[in-house]
Amino acid sequence: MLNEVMISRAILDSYFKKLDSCLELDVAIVGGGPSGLVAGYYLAKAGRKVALFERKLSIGGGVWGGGMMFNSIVVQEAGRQLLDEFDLKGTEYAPGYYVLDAVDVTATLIHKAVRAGLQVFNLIAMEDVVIKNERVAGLVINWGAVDTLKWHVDPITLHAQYVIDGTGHPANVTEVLVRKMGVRLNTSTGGIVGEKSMEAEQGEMQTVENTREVYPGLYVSGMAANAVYGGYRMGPVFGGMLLSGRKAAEEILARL
Ligand code: 48H
Repeated sequence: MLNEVMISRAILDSYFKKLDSCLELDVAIVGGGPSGLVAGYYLAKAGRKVALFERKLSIGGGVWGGGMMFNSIVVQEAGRQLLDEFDLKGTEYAPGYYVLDAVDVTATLIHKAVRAGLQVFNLIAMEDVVIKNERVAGLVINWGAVDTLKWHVDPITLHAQYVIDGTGHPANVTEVLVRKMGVRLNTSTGGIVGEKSMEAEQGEMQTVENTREVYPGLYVSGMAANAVYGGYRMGPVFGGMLLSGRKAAEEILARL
């Protein structure tokens, strides 16, 4: 006979153990888009204690929707190594343009990252950061629903040696740091520069170039990197997002 309370206990026990084990991390990733997932995959594969926090129910960010809800994406030649790493099969539509099923890509990135050891917390939002000695030292988190509804519920806190802002266009972690702490970033303006209009070739290169430590303890990846440093947008081509996630992971691994 199935005992309903046993089912509840199994869920609560395992969830709280997982959450408790993630209160002190090597790396906390905010945002479950492609750059965050790829960063999480490489960090976990290297044996680091890493967790990803995503405000929404679903992980995958902007990949699911392809281009304008036509759920295919393109990865260019530069991103092909990453397709091989994740065993993703694209069709070469034209020389150097690989077209892939957005659902397959999203599911595969999630699967490989989780199996590598990435702890994923969906439905949890970053609402603030922890600052210690003028360095980002962790996250202040709350339920995604509480964050969205703007209810007055105090958050909880976790520590991390490094945080990755993988929140896409809004560069949410970096924005909080600038707005609340008045910090000067290592950007041309000292603050968030803001992304530029569409130029796919440059946007893709800039996403990778702009992936770096923006403030002690805080890295930016993916679209957030271009938002912070003023790079172009690139539309539904994803090689840069994948390469950016790998670069963020490699740079952090070299310093941990
Ligand atoms: C928790 C949060 C919070 C928060 C936001 O946008 P994403 O897919 O991220 P990237 O940068 O890896 O990929 C960008 C790509 O999807 C894209 O938008 C492209 C290529 N655009 C080009 C163009 O021209 O438009 O995912 C970010 C994730 C989302 O799932 C958010 O819900 C989540 O971050 N997020 N999670 N706490 N405070 N803010």
